[in-house]
Parts: sequence; structure tokens; C-alpha cells
Amino acid sequence: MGVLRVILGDQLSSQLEIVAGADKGRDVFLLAEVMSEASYVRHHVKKIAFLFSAMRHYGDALKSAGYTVRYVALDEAGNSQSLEGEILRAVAALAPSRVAVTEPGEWRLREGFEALRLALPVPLDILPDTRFLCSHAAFATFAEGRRDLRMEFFYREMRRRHAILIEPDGTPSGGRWNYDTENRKPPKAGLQFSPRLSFRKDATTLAVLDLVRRRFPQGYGRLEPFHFAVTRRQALRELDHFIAHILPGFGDYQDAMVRGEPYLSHSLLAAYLNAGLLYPLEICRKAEAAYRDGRAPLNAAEGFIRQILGWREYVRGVYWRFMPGYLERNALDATEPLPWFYWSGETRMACLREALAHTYDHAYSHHIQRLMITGNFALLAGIEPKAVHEWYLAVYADAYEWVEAPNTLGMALHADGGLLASKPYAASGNYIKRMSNYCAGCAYDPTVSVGDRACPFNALYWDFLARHRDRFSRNARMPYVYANWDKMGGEKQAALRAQAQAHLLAMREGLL
Ligand code: FAD
Ligand code: DLZ
Ligand code: SF4
Repeated sequence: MGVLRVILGDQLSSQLEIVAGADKGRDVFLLAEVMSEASYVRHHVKKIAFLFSAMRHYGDALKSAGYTVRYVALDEAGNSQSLEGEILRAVAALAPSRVAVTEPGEWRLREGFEALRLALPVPLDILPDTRFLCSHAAFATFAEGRRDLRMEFFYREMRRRHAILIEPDGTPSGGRWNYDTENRKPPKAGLQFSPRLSFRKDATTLAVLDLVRRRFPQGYGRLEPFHFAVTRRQALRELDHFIAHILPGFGDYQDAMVRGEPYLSHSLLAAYLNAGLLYPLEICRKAEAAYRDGRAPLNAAEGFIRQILGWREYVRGVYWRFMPGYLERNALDATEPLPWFYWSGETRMACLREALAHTYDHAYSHHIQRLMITGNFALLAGIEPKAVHEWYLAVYADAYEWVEAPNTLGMALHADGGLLASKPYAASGNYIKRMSNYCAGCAYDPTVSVGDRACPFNALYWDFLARHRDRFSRNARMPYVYANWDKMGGEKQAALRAQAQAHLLAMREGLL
């Protein structure tokens, strides 16, 4: 035979060279469901089901297009349950002239493939992942010689390079690069959000749900209802639905949080984009077209495009530039174990309960919940970054290390010492009260900082700032916070710090 072409579970894209360059008559594709990938963290069962169903549909689509596919299901006899093992087994069975794989999205697999190269009797080609708009080389050029890797500069370059929201004279549409200041409205009473699509489960998805139920009985999360798109065609319907009905409202309430509303105006596209069912440029172009045709305001289109063309590409660049050391970073010396309630959802804090329930039910929570609720709490309470990282990597259907790790260690926990975010995203209960309607249903009171009803975010916030004063008081964006702390006087400061210790004790005892 010709080349054994390996497709990983998050590489379901026909535009990749691994597919585009295939010889239908001679080459064989390999897709394998393996326990090593399904259990390297405690993945949400919906994430496993989504990926297995999408992989099976993708394998079927390749077959329908006339390719030969070796698809190894999780339960298949002889499955070695590792990617390396399945490649070696396929090589022994099919005797290809070479093996090809698109570079994996995680460092550990990249290392695994380098080791496999030595064990293989034929050459292994690792092809670039051309789904991304910024190659490793282009990111290196951007980063070279810069002391400050701020996303905003990167984003402007990407806008220019891909001519998105750029006018014929080279200026940004509307005259500004960034409309973020218009995208921070607190939720108002009676806000309505459009209903979301739910995809019919075919026989393939039903078989996968049955498999996941049997093989992951102790798995984290709620498996059903299961409404995910599992094919490119369905993912495109989700995209078109978003552009037509949701995008116009994306900007205004981008930072808001509303009880009982897991999605608000977010796109839900990350799981599809990261698995290869959608491409970043097609999404950005559709959002731009919606703005140009008057179907979406500029603050919505720009805000949305910035997330994909800016943040998504930027965090991937940061990941590959700073791995493998990035995962070990712990600049704030945070050592608390992850509280059990991150898994169980059992806490008296209504904001965390809400974010954790969405996570458990949907393998999803939106960005502000990830950053300002679960992330902010872990930052303030000093939870060990690696434990937090493993939790985020497990629980979201869109989670892969290249995108999750910089968001968790860099953006949420400041564990990279400010490489990704110039100031920590630390906030007290007042922020959560302003940006959500969670506090009304809480055992705690966001306006109280000391005592039985004290919102834990308050004392933990001040204690965090006091603990890290040496580091943050030099930060040009933070002097006013320390001025407020100093104005409080010693007695109040001592009470807040004692209260923070009481919260941490309660957290350790599962009573918070
Ligand atoms: P929308 O709000 O609709 O945003 C549109 C798209 O922009 C997303 O689909 C995503 O592709 C991209 N995007 C938005 N924000 C970011 C960002 N900060 N970094 C990279 N891409 C972004 N995103 C992941 O895709 N996988 C992860 O594992 C992940 N882990 C995160 C962990 C933490 C602690 C934080 C704070 C953020 C994380 N994010 C992650 C980023 C972001 O929260 C999710 O991309 C977003 O919530 C996915 O929902 P959505 O598709 O509805 O996004
Ligand atoms: C996440 C995941 C899971 C749950 N299962 C598989 C699998 O069985 N087979 C596979 O090829 N890929 C799987 N994946 C995705 C990989 O973990 C992913 O390719 C790496 O994390 C790199 O991004
Ligand atoms: Fe969260 Fe504090 Fe509000 Fe309760 S009072 S919901 S803990 S911010």
C-alpha cells in the first residue's frame, strides 16, 4: 500500500494536507478510539461522546468519498488502546511505505510521535496543522525581540494580514481596532436570548452514547440530553444559526452572566472549531459579511472576530512558544488542592454553583464564567495551577491543552507571571453582583465582607492582593487598588485577612 494517514480525533478537516494529498487507490486512513486519549484527564462524558460520534461520522464521510479507512472502535477486539499502539498495529497489518500525521495539538502527543518515529520500521511525516491562521513561524516572527507579547498588537497584525474588517485605505472598519468598551453591559431584567439548535441523534450517535454509558460509568458530567452537531454539515448549520440570530447581540452582553442561561449570546462554536469541523477564516468572514450587510453591529462582529482571529490564534502561539515549561509555571506559588466542589458542584456560593452546574450538564460554560467565576475563585483562593488546569482540560467539550492551558495558567491564574495578561483578573463579589443576577439567590451577601454572610470573594480578593503586594503594587494598572487597601487601616485589614483564612478553612472542610 501507499501511505498510512493518521487522523486524530480533533483533526476532522478535509482541507488538511493529510486528506487533500491522499491517493485514493493506495493510501489508508487510520482513526482510532483509544482509552489513553479518553482517560488522560477525567473528560466530561459529553466531550467523549461528541468526539467519538464526530470521528465515526468523519470516517464514514471519507469512505463515502472513496477512501479506504481503518476505523478502530473503542470496543473492537485487539484495540491496543493507545494511538502509538494502533499505528504500530496498522503498520504491521498493512505494511505502508510511510506513515503521515498532522502535528497534534498537545505537546505530550508531539513527544509521543517523536518517540514513535524511532520504533517505526517506515518513515513518519509530521505535517503542519494548516487550520490555524498563524503558523508557528509567523508567531515566532511576531514574538521575536518583543518584551511584551500583548494580544492587541498580534490581533491588529492578523486583521491586516487577513484583511478582515479593514477598509480599502487600510484603516480598521469604523475607525477603531477594538470595541471592547461597548461590550461590557451588565444584564438588565427581562433579557431574552434566542433558542439554540438541537441536532437529531442518528444511529451512529446513539451507538456512541450507549458505548460511553457502558465504558465510562464513573465519568464526569451529564451525558444526556445530547444536542451536539457531529458532522461538518451540522456544525455549519450551527454557525449559520449563530450569524443570523445570535451574533447581533454578541457584543453588548458579552461579559454578562444570567441565572439559568448557560449560553446567552455566545456562539458555542469552539467545540466544532477545535475538532476541525469548522475553519476560523470561514467563521470570521461570515461575521464580517453580517456587519457589512447591516445584519450585525460593528461592536458585535468585531468583538466576536477578535476572539477567533485574535485570542484563539494568540494563545496557540503562546502555548507552542513556551512549552514544555509552561505547564509547570506557578508564579504566585499557589498550593491549595482543588476543592472537591469543582467536581460535585456542591457549594453554597450561588455563582460557582451556577457555573459548575452548566459545566456538568453541558460540558460548557461561557467565557466570563470560566474567567471570572471558576477561574477568579481559584486565583483568589490560591489553588494549585496544575490541578486547575487538569480540571479545565477535562470538563469542557472544547478543551485541548493548546488553548486551555494559556487561558487557565495565563489568563485566569496569572501563573505565568503576566506573560499573557498584564494584570490578574482578580475581582471581588461586587464585580459578580454588577455583571450577573446570581447574588440574589446566594447564601452569602456581596455587600458584606466579614461575618457569617460575608461573600467569600470579598475577603479572598483583599487577602490575595495583600499576599502579592510586592508583585502587583509595581503594576502600573493597579495602584488605585492598593491605595484603597491602605485607606482601610490596620483593624479592617486584619479582619479581612482573618475572614479570608476562615473561608479557606471552610473550603478545605467542604463547607463553603
Ligand atoms: P464565544 O464566546 O462565542 O467566542 C467565539 C470563539 O472565540 C470561541 O468559539 C473560541 O473559538 C474563540 N475564543 C473566545 N475566547 C477565547 C480565548 N480566550 N482563547 C481562545 N479562543 C477563544 N477555549 C477553548 O476553545 N478551549 C478551552 O479549553 C478553553 N479553556 C478556557 C479556560 C479558561 C480558564 C478560560 C478563561 C477560557 C477558556 N477558553 C477555552 C476560552 C473561551 O472561554 C472559550 O473559547 C469559549 O467560552 C467557548 O465558547 P463559545 O464557542 O460559545 O465562545
Ligand atoms: C480528546 C480525545 C478523546 C477523548 N479521544 C480520542 C481518541 O479516542 N482518539 C483520538 O485520536 N483522539 C482523541 N481525542 C483527541 C486527542 O486527545 C487530541 O488529538 C489531542 O489532545 C491533541 O489535541
Ligand atoms: Fe457569588 Fe458572592 Fe454573589 Fe454569592 S454573594 S453569588 S458567592 S459573588
